[in-house]
Amino acid sequence: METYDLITRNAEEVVTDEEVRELADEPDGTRAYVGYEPSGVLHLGHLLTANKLIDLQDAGMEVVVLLADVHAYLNGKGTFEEIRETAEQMKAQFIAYGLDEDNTEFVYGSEFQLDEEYTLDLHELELATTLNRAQRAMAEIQGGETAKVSHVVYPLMQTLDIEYLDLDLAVGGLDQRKVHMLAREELPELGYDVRPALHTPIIADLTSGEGKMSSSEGVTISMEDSTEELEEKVNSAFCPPTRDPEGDLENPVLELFEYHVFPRFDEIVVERPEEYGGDLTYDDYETLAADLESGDLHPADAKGTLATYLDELIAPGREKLREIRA
Ligand code: IYR
Repeated sequence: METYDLITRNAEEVVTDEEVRELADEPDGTRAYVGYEPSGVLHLGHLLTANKLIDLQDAGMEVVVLLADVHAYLNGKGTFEEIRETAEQMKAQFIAYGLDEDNTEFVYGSEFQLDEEYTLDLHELELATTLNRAQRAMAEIQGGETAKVSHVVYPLMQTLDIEYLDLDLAVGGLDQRKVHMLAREELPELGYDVRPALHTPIIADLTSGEGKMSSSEGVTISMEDSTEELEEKVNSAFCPPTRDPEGDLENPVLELFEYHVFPRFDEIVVERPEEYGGDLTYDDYETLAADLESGDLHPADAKGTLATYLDELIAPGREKLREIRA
């Protein structure tokens, strides 16, 4: 696959395409990052951006994972001590999942975000940004009436992270888009360069096919799920025989094949008894989706196969969690 295609595959958007093409021309030595508010157990939302980081490593980029402990603190996720403990577990799960340990820099936010220079830049950004602008940037991450002062500081710090971690590309789910747009506007105010951003899609809820799948809303799959729990969740997933259900709905089973399974496996085998036509082998998502639509692949077989491959992906992280907790 061409470097540009590998960098951008399965991305919902890149800002801007021209800037990302430039990176793709000479990826060696360029640095890309995702920041995560630490949480003890990874779920599919984390793994979707992790898949992109693996693509970027394969494309020759250096990858930085920001364990955003200060951000989690600002977002009310607990004491620093609690947050750091979950951050260590998170790191172990990412490595078990397949991030290259020797080629991934894990950085705690608190390692640099409390330095004097960073703090002074932060205050300069606070002065340059209206409350309204910062709040709008945060709407997808922490909205509503309960917004605290910390929630408007949060996106300004995320903006500075891009400069202070010396990055060439900011990666995140589509929910990070407004913060990255703010960063593109504000970094030049401080005399820093604008950096491109790449956003992964938000996957639909497993059971309904609508909205956003995350640990807080709806059903997701996590590193904690046993094989049986995982099978149960996948078997009760919404899976109409089309990739484009009516209205705003998505087909979450197909989405999981597209964004989680095909990027990590060269070949997918659907095991079927001879009397039902025998095994089916797929090396790309499109063919599998077309077979589901035509009826050549039954939703029940698709689900069984999906559960098997997802289980293989989360098994090492599940084992790691067991060790940590033992
Ligand atoms: N806002 C992210 C966490 C985060 C991301 C980046 I990229 C940072 O530089 C800092 C924090 C979230 O919603 O999880």
